[in-house]
Amino acid sequence: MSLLSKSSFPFARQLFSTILAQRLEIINDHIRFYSQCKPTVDNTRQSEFRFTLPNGNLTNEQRQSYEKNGFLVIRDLVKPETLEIFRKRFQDVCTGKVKVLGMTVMKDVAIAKSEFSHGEKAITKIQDFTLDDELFKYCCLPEIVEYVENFTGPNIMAMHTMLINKPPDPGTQSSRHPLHQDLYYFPFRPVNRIICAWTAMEKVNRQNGCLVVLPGTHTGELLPHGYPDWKGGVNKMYHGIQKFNPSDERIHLEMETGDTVFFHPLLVHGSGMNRSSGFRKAISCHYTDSASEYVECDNTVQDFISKEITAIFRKRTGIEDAGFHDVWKLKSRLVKGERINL
Ligand SMILES: O=C(O)CCC(=O)C(=O)O
Repeated sequence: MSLLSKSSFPFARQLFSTILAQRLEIINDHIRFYSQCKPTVDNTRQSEFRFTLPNGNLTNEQRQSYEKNGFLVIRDLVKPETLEIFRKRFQDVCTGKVKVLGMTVMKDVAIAKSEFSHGEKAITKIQDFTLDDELFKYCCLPEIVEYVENFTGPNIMAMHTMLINKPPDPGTQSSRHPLHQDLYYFPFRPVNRIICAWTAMEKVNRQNGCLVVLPGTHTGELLPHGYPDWKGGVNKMYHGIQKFNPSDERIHLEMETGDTVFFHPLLVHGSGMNRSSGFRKAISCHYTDSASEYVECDNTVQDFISKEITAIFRKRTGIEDAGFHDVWKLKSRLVKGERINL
């Protein structure tokens, strides 16, 4: 038996259509609610990953760790045999067997005139080796580039290169590298598309002056830098942050041969004195997205360093009207993808 009599049928129909209308309204509300919420959910995801790209090579934990700390250490990334190629090439540069166009060879302020002043022992750092096909192999190592893409995107330029040969400290403490932010030296942006890969060429620890980093400082501003007031002297262009909080957490990155740290250009870092009797070697490259743009540094916190570097470049090349951007245009080199700008 039906519960509805004939007389109640129109009422039932009306009730049914009212319920249906209410249901439809609820469904509509849900659709409206979810379509309003969706961008919010996506934005949250994006802001969670401000400093890395979803290129799939990093795990979520690795991305979260870099986002929080501004650096990521990958153990055992480069094989010792590969690093031997660069060690050998460095020796050839030091002995003068190989001359590389555009390369800067630096001597420690204190050892230039000392017992170490010959060959490999006199040289603390070579910079700008992008035009040397042998050393440039470091910038192109697939195991490194695979990580770099997570920060730069697919079009990758090598901008700045170094092989650092930190000498045993001659008692002046000049083997220290003051705390600084690498962005201070760079006239290109956006900042979050720049990444440094720094590979230990041998065991590095507190004894021989490993890197020291201040985690989380990559979320801050570019700070004023200048030459530190050190009694034993400071190496050319080793500017440091003038004011920082001495109670900020510091992490000493002790690493084995081949371990590689990727770090953000605003991360405050430096390295300690080399108290060992050996030379501590590391090789590094700063990469950026080739779609980045050059920016003006005059009258900014980068004013002093940009003028100092430009003056050195003009003197070396004889190009009297060269600007700061020209320094970078000359030494940068495409690693992968397309050269869009720069
Ligand atoms: O390897 C080091 O000692 C520090 C290198 C460094 O931070 C730099 O040259 O900017």
